[in-house]
Amino acid sequence: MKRGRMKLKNNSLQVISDFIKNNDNFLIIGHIDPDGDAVGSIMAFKFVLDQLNKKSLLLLHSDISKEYRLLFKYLNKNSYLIYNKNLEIEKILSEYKNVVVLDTANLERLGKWKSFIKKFNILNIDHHYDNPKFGLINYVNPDISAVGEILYNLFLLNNIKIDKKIGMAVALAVLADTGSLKYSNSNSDTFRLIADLKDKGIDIVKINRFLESFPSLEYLKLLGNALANIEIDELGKVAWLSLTKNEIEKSEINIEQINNLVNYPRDIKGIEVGISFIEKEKDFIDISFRSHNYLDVSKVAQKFNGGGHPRASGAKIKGKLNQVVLDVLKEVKKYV
Ligand SMILES: [Mn+2]
Repeated sequence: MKRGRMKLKNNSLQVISDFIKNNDNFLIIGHIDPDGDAVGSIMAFKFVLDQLNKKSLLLLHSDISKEYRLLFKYLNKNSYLIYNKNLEIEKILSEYKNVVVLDTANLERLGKWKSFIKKFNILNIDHHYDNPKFGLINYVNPDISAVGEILYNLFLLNNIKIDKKIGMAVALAVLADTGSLKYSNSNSDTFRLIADLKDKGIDIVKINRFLESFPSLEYLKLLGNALANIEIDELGKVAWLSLTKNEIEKSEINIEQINNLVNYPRDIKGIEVGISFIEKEKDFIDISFRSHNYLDVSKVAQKFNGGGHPRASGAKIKGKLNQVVLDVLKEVKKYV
């Protein structure tokens, strides 16, 4: 095992290890609209707590079991709780004292769960540089590609046996956040992590295929619709696409399945910034930003009360789609 740990703050990982050792019940949650890192991280943590015989419960924002069936088949029904206003949540959660919050830049990103979570002992593990360290214990390291990579280091430090499901969950998290090791956020440690998992028999090809495949034919047709309307700015640096609520409704696909459309405009040769504008609710636009080399899209997102990383960020804006597109492009062009 030759994984470099030079950049890690081992003290903090040690504090986290002690916190886990000294407690025996944990809620586990990731951010709303979960991506592969959020899902892989919460699942990996759950599997590890199971291995340590600690009581734990996953808190989910919605039913993501279909999209992430790769891992959900390893869970039984009572190991997770999907948010529902009719549930007696306070009562269910009263058996717990601690909550592990993963890949979550701020408490707002916990959606409806936020108000329940605030009063617990929070263990905050994240890699968003603007995370305000809202936990009782915090490990925030923006130099690490994915929360899944932080967790892997934590698991190795504690001699956790990396079995198939833990390995798959970590790989899902890291491959999702690094674009299967293609993005600039992965370093040689990230490559070694994936190599380690490959050596342990984890089917990396299968996970990549899972991340890259389309959910359905209808999805691909909707994508075709969005691609037909991509635009590029006069300098050839910014490319964007948009989808209206109407177009999404006509396609009959589940709105929660729409993600990563922003990668398509970004991947045009010569483009620095890709943007997607998705009208998820009427006059409520979900915006994603991705950049390649120099443009800090987290700063653009912050202008619109969003956030994220320098190369990947997002915001939600209320307004008419056309006007929102104009406003955002105006801001982006200040940085090009
Ligand atoms: Mn992440």
